[in-house]
Amino acid sequence: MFSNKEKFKAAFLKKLESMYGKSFQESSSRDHYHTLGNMVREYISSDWIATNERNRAANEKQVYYLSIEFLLGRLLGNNLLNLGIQQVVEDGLKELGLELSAIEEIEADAGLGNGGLGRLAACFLDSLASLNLPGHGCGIRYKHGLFDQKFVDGYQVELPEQWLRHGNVWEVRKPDQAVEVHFWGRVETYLEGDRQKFRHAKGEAITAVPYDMPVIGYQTSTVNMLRLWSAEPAPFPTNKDIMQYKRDTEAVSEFLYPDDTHDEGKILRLKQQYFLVAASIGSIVRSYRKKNGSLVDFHKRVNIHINDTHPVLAIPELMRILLDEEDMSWEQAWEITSQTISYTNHTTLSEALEKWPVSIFQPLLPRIYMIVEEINERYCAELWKKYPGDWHRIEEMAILAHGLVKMAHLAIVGSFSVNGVAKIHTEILKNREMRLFYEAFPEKFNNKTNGITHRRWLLKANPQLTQLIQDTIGTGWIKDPTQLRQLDVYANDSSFHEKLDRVKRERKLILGERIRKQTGMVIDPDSIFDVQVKRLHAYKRQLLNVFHIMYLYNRLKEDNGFQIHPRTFIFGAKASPGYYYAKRVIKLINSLADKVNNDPAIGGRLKVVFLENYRVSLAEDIFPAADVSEQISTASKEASGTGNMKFMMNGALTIGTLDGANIEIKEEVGEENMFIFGLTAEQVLNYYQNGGYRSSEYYHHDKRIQQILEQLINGFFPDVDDHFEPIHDSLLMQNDEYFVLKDFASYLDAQERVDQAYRDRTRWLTMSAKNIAHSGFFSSDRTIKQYADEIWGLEPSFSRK
Ligand code: T68
Repeated sequence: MFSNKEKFKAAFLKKLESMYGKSFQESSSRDHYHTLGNMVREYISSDWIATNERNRAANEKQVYYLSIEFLLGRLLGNNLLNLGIQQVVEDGLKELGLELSAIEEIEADAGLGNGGLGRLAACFLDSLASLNLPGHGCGIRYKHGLFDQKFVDGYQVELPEQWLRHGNVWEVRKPDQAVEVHFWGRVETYLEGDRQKFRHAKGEAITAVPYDMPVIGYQTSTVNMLRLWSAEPAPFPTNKDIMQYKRDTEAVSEFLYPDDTHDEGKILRLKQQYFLVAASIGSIVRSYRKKNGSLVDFHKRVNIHINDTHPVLAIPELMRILLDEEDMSWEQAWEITSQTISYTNHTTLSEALEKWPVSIFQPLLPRIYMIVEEINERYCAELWKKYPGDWHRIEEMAILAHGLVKMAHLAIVGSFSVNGVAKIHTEILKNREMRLFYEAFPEKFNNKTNGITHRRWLLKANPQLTQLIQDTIGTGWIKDPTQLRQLDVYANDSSFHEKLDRVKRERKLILGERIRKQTGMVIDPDSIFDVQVKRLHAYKRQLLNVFHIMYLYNRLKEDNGFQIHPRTFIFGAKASPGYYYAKRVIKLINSLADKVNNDPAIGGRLKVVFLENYRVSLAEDIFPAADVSEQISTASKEASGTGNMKFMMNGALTIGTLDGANIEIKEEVGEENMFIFGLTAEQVLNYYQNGGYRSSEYYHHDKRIQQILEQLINGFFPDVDDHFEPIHDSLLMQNDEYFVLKDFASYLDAQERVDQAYRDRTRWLTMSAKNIAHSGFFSSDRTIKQYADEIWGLEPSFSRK
């Protein structure tokens, strides 16, 4: 049905009729979207079945990537691209008077994630399938993904997200493969022969129903699986009020927690975590048993990867199954479990490290808690042998201490591999945050620098740049992105510059048009598009960016001779609803935008645009249009970053600190092709350890800082009363935890270099070309190959294409 446009048109019209009983004339864009989606699903169904059967039949290892978040975004465009049928569909639709891009716009983003961690999981699924690796996702089918953000008078307002309102064409509900998950109740002991046994009794059951989504590889017949679990009432008696039971049950997969750092300690969150784990492992084990009978070789054929600690209960859950259902000895069960599980850490922020009070954990998961206690006891006994008498160290390293279950400790102890997500992050884990564990188990630790799928973030998001690259160096880079290096030869080529300039300008016009439609603002495509898009967080320092803009504004107002190339500052950021400080920064950016954009004295030389509701589909229009990529976190705080890679691949130049993967971007492209500033991670960590930073000194010695901080509280921003006072106070009274004032001067200096570089078109375009040419390393294909080779021991399966 997709072999040529005539066949496609006929099939499309027929499908439309049979699905909706409407004529083409009567049909809506939504009908078109659903029709096309269903056609694609049908088209891949034989490959999907074949991949599943191959996986079932073969003896190859399978990887299950357990993640509490998958930030997929839209799927139609990406699926068409990966299937190689985009052009046929686009041409066919055109002849019917339809625009493919308009139909794609109908699809709601699957926003089942907060930020980088969830988006990384989505990029990994794309790479696994594209590399023909048998790797599958397991997650939760939240009824509401991350909240929708609106601005009312410049303040963030959150609305429930509704991605399922019109159904989801990509999922298949599989009620026959449901799994029961048990909470509460108690543990009963009984004897079987002379074996003491345990069972979880009198609990509350919830049914986990899987919704399977196909993950389609690029130009391959591999179609992997993303299995998302939905919570439903179980058909068992309950002593609760039936309506209450239904509500409590469904609440488990109702909302995604919108906090990307703070561990809130809410019981529903722990329920979600165990729900994900018990359902996923339940179904993995069931299909494994069907094929292999016993689980004695489970670890040789199955790898369970946990994305951060949120699914760490996979460890005691697998132990429970091996002990209670398979009757294995503790030693054998532990050997299998710890050889099955691998773990990725995504942060060193202490407020993000999960610690559950025993008082919450134990009643909710009594059998799991017993197993965690036993793991802890045996592990501490081992530590005692290794470090006799060193009780202080053992207390530090224990899984259970002071009434808390430390999830990261459990993850390290119960897995065979622990990885960070960028070189510097892994080093900080080894030498600081997890130093004691690294000393005890050095062989477990390794680095896997993050990556992004170049298919979504270059081919799909930026067809104009893709075409230019193809015209210049052919298509080999699509399967092997390191071949982008061939562009190096053209980095100084004036005819290439001209084309690159044209592509960037076209993308700036496209974004400009979107901004005009959304906000009514007209922006200048010849201005520098300076972009910071990411979650709003103090450590990411959107505030530093704001202060730079305030500085420019003040200078332009005061100094007639001050010259800059016009700039448009573009922001996108959601703040966690309970993160009041971050919400003040959102209001500050919007207040600044009002001020700057409406001041005739500025004459359009500065514009500030804060786009509402930053999400994957919006990001796909932002990255291609960016000139400058703001990666300005306090060094040591951003584990890796992945937006930084998307900007680079689309030819934006980075202004950034030596943090996360920025360091590796520098290694790839060279310091001369970016704008580095600020404290190093080592300096920051030394300040934290030894003190010695006094923010007030920077205030007193720098007039620019004084003026800006005063403006936060002196009525410069009208109608906000003392709303920005806490920001002011965090910098002066609370000694500026994130070194905004300390890095201010060096940031301004780097920004001046940006301005200078941009005025020299040839220089800028050379730098931009170099960034594209050296971005291949950051394809998630490279990352996933490393996971497959170095952690999972995974081989590509045979592909028919
Ligand atoms: C991010 N973490 C890191 N966490 O901040 C970023 N956390 O540096 C890194 O590039 C990315 O992970 C991928 O490795 C997150 O995005 C969360 O979203 C999160 C969500 C819930 C709880 C804790």
